[in-house]
Amino acid sequence: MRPDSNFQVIGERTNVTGSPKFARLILEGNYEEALRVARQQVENGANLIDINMDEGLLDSVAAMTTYLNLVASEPEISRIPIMIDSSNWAVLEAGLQCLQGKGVVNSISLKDGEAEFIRRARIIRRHGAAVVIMAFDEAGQADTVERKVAICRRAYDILTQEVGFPPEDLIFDPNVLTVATGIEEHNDYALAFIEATRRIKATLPGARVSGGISNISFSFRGNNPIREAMHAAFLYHAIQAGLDMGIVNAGQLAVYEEIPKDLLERVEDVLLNRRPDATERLLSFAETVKGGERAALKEDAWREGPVEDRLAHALIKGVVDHIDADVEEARRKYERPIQVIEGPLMAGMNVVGDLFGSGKMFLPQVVKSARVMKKAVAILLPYMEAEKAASGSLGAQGTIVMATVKGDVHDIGKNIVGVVLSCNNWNVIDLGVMVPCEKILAAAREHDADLIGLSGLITPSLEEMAHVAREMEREGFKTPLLIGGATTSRPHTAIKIAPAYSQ
Ligand code: B12
Repeated sequence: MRPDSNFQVIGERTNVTGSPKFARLILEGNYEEALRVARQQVENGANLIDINMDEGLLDSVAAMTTYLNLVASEPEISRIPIMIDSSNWAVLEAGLQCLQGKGVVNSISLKDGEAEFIRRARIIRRHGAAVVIMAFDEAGQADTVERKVAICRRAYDILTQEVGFPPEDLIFDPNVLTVATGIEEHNDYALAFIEATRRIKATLPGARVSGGISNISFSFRGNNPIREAMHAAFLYHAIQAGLDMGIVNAGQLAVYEEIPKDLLERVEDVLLNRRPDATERLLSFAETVKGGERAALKEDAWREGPVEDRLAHALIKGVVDHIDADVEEARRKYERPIQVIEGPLMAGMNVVGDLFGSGKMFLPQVVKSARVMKKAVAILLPYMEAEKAASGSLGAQGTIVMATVKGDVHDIGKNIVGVVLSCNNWNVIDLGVMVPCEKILAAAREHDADLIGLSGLITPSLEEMAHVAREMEREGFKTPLLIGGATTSRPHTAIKIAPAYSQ
């Protein structure tokens, strides 16, 4: 995990206990389709995938082994870490033997006593995997803040002092338990998880906290609009308290900010145990949204606003369905196609950026937003080309080699700059993303570039850009260097990059 990662999404669909579809595929032996489920989780932005084969009718050891071996041969899936999930130690041990690279074992606990806990932990450590520790001990599952924190501390001390685990390989799961069950003692469950998370992060240095998020809303099984709102609101509060990762359906996260206010109030009344009749009120509200009818109504409501609002909504929610029509409408409304990008589309992406930055949107959602943005720009591209042709271009202004620097995957801004430049008669050589310095400089030489343009959006890219500048100096380049991207700034460029390159 990088320090700049706000929250890691653990895809939950490859779990026979949580996904009837996945269970059916595995029971039928249809591993081909079952792999597609994992691929979808990755495409939807999961940072890890949780794989669980705990099903009574299944030879779980064999199923875990077969599936993990197949996953290992799929680069699209195995590029992210695997979390092997089982309550059966034999399955975890079989899984450990198949893991490629660093994986995570989910989970061990003090349930069977300290000796067994240490034995299992040592085996996991020998395989170099990280481990999830459930807040469970010889007396059972912890449901109060005090017990959750006490068990996690005890496990932390044993694992770091006796087993030799580095704390950053320890992931505590303080048990997400179901709220709104109608049982009064359950009313504090969400708050207890959030508070335990806060204390674990404050007192067990280096350790991570995770949880199975959909447990919180089991009371509303069958009512997805309510469940999704509960997940988004619960995550929002838990992440504020320090939650590092969670098992969720990567493709189906609601955006906190987009939860209708009346629903959010009732959901938070339940989660934060703000009033005694909170469950009753959410239940009666749930009746009105049953079967997603209310969601369908709402879904249409956003179509009635002005085109700028519709584009923003499509970007925030990652909806591509109407993007062709809306971009076309905007294109007709604005004088030039580029103004649609610079105006409403950029405004929408800025909202996405703010929500992401403040922990109200998560990576899978931003991935979807990025797809919508790219689609919108692609629709406008032919019009910009036509505009250029109509202006009777007078030959190329020059050649620019552009790249997003090594270590950075953001390319929306670079692509837009490329489009604008090519519309202004520049010959643009776009090298793509994560481009190492040597490749940029080789391309600049090969194409006799008049300009080199570097894009970067994450903080480490600033240093990489300075590195490119130093290399240009060292190799005697004379080509002007352009720096751009959200984390760059005039002062940084002036102080850290410009002095490295004397041109
Ligand atoms: C979309 C997005 C993503 C998408 C990228 C998809 C894609 N294909 O590009 C995905 C989901 C993949 C992503 C991943 C990550 N992201 Co991100 N992402 C964003 C987001 C929300 C929007 C960026 C964007 O496209 N903006 C719209 C474009 C048009 O704007 P722009 O890039 O700034 O470009 C304009 C100008 O800067 C300029 N420009 C750009 N390049 C160039 C080049 C030249 C030469 C010139 C002249 C001008 C120029 O022109 C453009 C037009 O005006 C930003 C938030 C933000 N506020 O920027 C975070 C943000 C950049 N991401 C962030 C982070 C942390 C990440 C991750 C590390 C998250 C994670 N937990 O894994 C990963 C990074 C992975 C990696 N190694 O790169 C942070 C960076 C924080 C930091 N300081 O390091 C940001 C700022 C969000 C935040 N507030 O936390 N992200």
